[in-house]
Amino acid sequence: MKKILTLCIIRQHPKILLGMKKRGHGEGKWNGFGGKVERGETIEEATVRETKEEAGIEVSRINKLGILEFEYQDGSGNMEVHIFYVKEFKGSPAESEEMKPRWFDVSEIPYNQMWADDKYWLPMFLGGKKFKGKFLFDESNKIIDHTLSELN
Ligand code: 8OG
Repeated sequence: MKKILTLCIIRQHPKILLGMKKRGHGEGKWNGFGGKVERGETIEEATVRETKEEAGIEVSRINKLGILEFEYQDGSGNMEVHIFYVKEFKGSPAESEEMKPRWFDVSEIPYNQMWADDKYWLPMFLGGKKFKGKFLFDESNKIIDHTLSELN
């Protein structure tokens, strides 16, 4: 079955807040904050909870911009990730067991230390566009096929 996950990217122009993932899936990569939606929780509630757990801040007025499906060639680990844009939060970003947060200027996004798909959709996200897409990965996390389209 497909897992449902969240991803929250905070932007206070000209910077976005990313976190270095310290363990588990995506270790060593910069990413937004997020994780699995738990039973009994909405996708939005999970987005708020995960951002609090991973970066120590309370986000509000979250705005969904994208939905991406990730599939693996061997059929394992298929997921659907709901991607949110956030402008406002309370508190100051702090390192957690899972993530080390850092602000990046939008002109200096570290794509070579991020998931391979991010360079495709993050520019759309930063342009305030809504999008959906699907990425197929091989076992070494290389993209072998993808679709991506802007939504109105
Ligand atoms: O709970 P866990 O740490 O496994 O959550 C994984 C997080 O990583 C979740 O926020 C979704 C996110 N994520 C993937 N794949 C990709 C990807 O290809 N690109 C980006 N930017 N985030 C991803 O699981």
